Amino acid sequence: MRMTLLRLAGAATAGLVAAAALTTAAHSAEAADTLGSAAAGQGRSFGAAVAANHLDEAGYTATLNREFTSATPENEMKWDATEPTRGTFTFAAADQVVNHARGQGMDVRGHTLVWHSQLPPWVGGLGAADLRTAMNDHINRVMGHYKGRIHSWDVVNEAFQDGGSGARRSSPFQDKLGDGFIEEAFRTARAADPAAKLCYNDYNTDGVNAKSTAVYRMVQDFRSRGVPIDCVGFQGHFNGNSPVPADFQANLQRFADLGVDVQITELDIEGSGTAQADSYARVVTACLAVDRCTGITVWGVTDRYSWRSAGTPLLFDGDYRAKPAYGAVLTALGGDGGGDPGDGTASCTATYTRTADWNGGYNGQVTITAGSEPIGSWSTTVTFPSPQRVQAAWNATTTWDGGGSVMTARPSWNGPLAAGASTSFGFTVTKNGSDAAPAVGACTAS
Ligand code: G2I
Repeated sequence: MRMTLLRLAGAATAGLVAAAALTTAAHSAEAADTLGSAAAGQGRSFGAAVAANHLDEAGYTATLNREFTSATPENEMKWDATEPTRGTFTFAAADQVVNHARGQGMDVRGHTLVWHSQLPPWVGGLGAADLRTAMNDHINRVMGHYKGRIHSWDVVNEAFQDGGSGARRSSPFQDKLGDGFIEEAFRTARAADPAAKLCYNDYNTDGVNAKSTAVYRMVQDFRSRGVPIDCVGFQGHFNGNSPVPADFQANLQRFADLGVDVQITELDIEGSGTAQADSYARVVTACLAVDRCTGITVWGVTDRYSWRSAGTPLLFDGDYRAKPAYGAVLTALGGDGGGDPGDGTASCTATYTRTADWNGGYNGQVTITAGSEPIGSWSTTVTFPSPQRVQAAWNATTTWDGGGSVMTARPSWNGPLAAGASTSFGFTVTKNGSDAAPAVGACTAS
């Protein structure tokens, strides 16, 4: 880890000064400096589950837009969200995600059409004939609404039981329509949007086991009989009790050998630090080793909003700082330098400019510039001469020391930077009689 110390005097000390423009927030990353661009270099997509209600949060959206090339609505396309009452369809929240994603040039994974969970109560109350009609209507209406805009659909989700039985899971569909509901859903889906890839998606199927083998047999049967299926989604929810299996790659490969694409669809790995980073790297490496593994989606943008946020399973922390797992994924994807924290190559500089000045106070700006390697995160200190006091700070997360004179600034949303790229943060200071410039300390990159 290299440190660079820059102490610059304030650009001006009197009068109202508009500083010369500094480079700010240069996020036009070069190839392979983000998850999305690095994955694209390998012919893969890198996606995230997206929740419509966070799209108005600047850090969330900046991270999503910068890093990801695919989006999966986390809950907005589920049956309870899209058809809460029979025949009444509500697409507003899902439209938000789809429009945002496509506006950014991202692919969209549709999730999900037929699932036993998040099913509105009316579905369970239907008799068999009615249920069949309702299922097909639901597929037709939802897929019809998004026709031509969805890269891959999870047509049927989690239809198999856990454990060693290899049996189908009990659900209104299974119980009333029998095994054939899955095939029927796929046939209806193919007609509804012939351009979309049609996937079966499940969890605890990541390694070779009884459940994944049951799915494998179904896919094999579908392929042999011409039932339309294009892809299998492996959710990839891992933790200490359910680690990345040793035969993960072999399992992906046996499905790929059936002539379907495989996708990692809901990846999250509980943990932290190097252990978490290593597990993430294993998943990426396994996917890259399988030609038909076409994309990886992580199940959320930030630990803060993860469905299991206590397990901090994602690539960005609650303040959108890139975690070690981020660097490990980027490196595994062949990214440029990988921003691997602590790998000895990350560096940054911090430069200070006074951007406004008035009798009682001033505004300052610190520009952080990454060195010759991309960085995952940065921090620096700013020491204010007594008795100056900082009234407000922006574009950084700040903590205080030295009796309130030393401010440590870390990224809020603007952690990862491409090589040579910059971001800046600012603050408003009350002079309390001192017009001296603050001292900017070492910029530390990781
Ligand atoms: O459970 C993790 C995932 C397993 N595979 C299928 C995925 O669709 C599933 O995602 C999760 C979402 O991440 C959660 O956000 O599915 C859960 C529901 O089964 C989602 O949780 C629900 C809560 O249960 C609701 O109370 C809440 O209203 O999220 C809803 C929206 O925030």
